Amino acid sequence: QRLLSELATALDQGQIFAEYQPIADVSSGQIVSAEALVRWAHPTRGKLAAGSFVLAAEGSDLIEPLGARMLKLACRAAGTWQTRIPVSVNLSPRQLRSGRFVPILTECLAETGLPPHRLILEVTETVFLDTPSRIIQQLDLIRAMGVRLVLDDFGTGYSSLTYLRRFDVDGIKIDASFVRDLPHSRKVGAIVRTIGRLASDMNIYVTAEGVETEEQLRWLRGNGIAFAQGFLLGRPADDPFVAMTSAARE
Ligand code: G
Ligand code: G
Ligand code: MN
Ligand code: NA
Repeated sequence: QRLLSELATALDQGQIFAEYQPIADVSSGQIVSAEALVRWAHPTRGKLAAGSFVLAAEGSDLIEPLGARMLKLACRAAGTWQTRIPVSVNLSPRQLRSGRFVPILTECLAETGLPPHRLILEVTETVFLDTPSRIIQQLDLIRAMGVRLVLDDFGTGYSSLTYLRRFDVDGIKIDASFVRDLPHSRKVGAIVRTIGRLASDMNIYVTAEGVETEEQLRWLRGNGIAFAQGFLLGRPADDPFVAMTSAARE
């Protein structure tokens, strides 16, 4: 409760900002997009990462203005990048509840001038849990605008394959909990390889999250996973191009 009232103040006072983590092509090492991650410049506790307040915001109405702010910040930032890569923004299921999101998105694109194809929205599988038809309608509208959708944290949900069957997405992000066990676990190797094949058969792209080691990157390269994100490639930073590590550029 205290956190939420502080967060409301933080939004008013401009203490909320975004960092951008690069996503790279595993073969070329080129940066292909960047994910916006919310941060809070807290007056006494310093810089807070998403983990310490997003869940609370998602349990309240604050996720709407917070999500709208992030969208605006990300679209504005992406418009200044010399390399015209897309920016991806996390979308909380609750942002789709009120029906206000599509107008907010439309206005944001108009105001920042960012072309829709340079925006990617990341939704988790939980987005499909409540009130499917209304939610799906909005997601379809969003895609019809030319904004891309990717399924975040893929594989951790309740029925990942059902979601893939029922909803059109442009990509999936394999959850970091799988990547963590690569390349040592044969079981996880089989799962990740199969997700990669599935995606390629469906003509959608795959990003592996949480890539921390060279051997993980090599494994992904050898097993048909197109894109990678993680500390090895770059940490979240104000500028995703500066954040790219030399490992990724080689
Ligand atoms: O940046 P950090 O490691 O703290 O992120 C933790 C989690 O918070 C991640 O799962 C990420 O998807 C989520 N997250 C980060 N930024 C945002 C945001 O702007 N909106 C929402 N809804 N979730 C976010
Ligand atoms: O779930 P989502 O992908 O939206 O959130 C990404 C979060 O994971 C960010 O908060 C980011 O700081 C964190 N993260 C990104 N790359 C790595 C990594 O390689 N290792 C670990 N442990 N965390 C990471
Ligand atoms: Mn994400
Ligand atoms: Na994720």
